[in-house]
Amino acid sequence: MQSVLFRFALSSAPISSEPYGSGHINGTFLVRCESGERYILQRINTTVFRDPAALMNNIALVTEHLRKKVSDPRGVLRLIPTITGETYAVSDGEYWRVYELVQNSVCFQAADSDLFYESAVAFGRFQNQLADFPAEQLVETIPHFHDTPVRYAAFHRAIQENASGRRVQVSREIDFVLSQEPFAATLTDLQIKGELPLRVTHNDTKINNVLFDETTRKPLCVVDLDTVMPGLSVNDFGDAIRFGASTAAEDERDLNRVHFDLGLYETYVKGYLSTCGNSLTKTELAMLPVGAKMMTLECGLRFLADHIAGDVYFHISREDHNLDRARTQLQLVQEMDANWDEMRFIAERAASTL
Ligand code: ADP
Ligand code: GN1
Ligand code: MG
Repeated sequence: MQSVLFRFALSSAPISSEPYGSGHINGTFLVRCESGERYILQRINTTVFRDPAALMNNIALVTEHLRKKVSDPRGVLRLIPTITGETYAVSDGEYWRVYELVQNSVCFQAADSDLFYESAVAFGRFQNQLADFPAEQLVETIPHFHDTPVRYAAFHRAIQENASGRRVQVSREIDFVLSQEPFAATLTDLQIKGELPLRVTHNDTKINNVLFDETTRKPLCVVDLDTVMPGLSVNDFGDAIRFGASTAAEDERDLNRVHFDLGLYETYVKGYLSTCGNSLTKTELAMLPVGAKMMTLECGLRFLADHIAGDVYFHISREDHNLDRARTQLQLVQEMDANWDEMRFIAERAASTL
């Protein structure tokens, strides 16, 4: 058991701690205490998050704000402070935090249409509850995280350096990514012109970052708050579509199984707008399809750049894993292009009912 646990103000002495969940970034542990209480202990990944103190300050500010807006205490994560009142503890150079375990909750790795809708409700609510939070108070925990032109610049560097020597084998994928470059600045340009507002965004809007009530299967709260930072609402929407409106897994090898599902896209649009539609501006509503394509393209080029760089960022568990991931994303982009008018129509129709 991690001795750092004794530094936190737990209700009684911790008696066990075991790995928990299937997240890829942090180390997560379920902790049991003498009097029966359970907690979630997490070791922050400081390779990915370079300023853990600022990150914890973000989380403290955001969870305090959310707490004022929820009636069920399970509607927001609760940090357990250390005995000396800090939000985290440092031990042997590692940064640790503890959350209360959200009671009677369940987490899903994949979703059917109903759960996908409910995850949209949850992320829309999160957006809505934070619409009055001053986004500039938050630190960018990963600078330029969804700045797609900056991602393109990194992509160009990866091609030039060709650290893995794989460039020649993926020229078709590279050409496709380059052909999409004129689209890359669509959202950042609107933001610079002041036409898209800076919001508090989550930046990892996958189904496994929502906890559901185990009986009602209704969403309780959003977890994984490390990437909560200033950003664009349509990117949060888009990241969820990229992952959840595909008919196959992100790393599916058989591209015949990978399709962009317009029905799932519409499901998510409806769920998302049911909880945050009224707090989004006209331009944000109009840019929802652009957010979907942008996040899919950006993720595809990040995977491809990492494949060419020799798999230095995304953890891989097989040969060409990042290439497989890149291919699914780029195929989804192509299918979004082919369905562009329908995507816009669906978003406009849903927005017109608000
Ligand atoms: P990662 O960044 O590695 O994805 P997460 O913060 O998403 O880490 O945590 C991993 C998993 O742990 C989540 O998907 C969820 O199942 C579970 N989890 C995290 N925090 C809590 C909590 N407070 N109560 C219950 N389960 C939690
Ligand atoms: C990373 O590991 P995970 O799933 O939490 C990445 C996301 C990508 C995702 C693609 C901090 O998130 O941006 O969309 O992989 N997170 C970071 O699977 O880079
Ligand atoms: Mg997670």
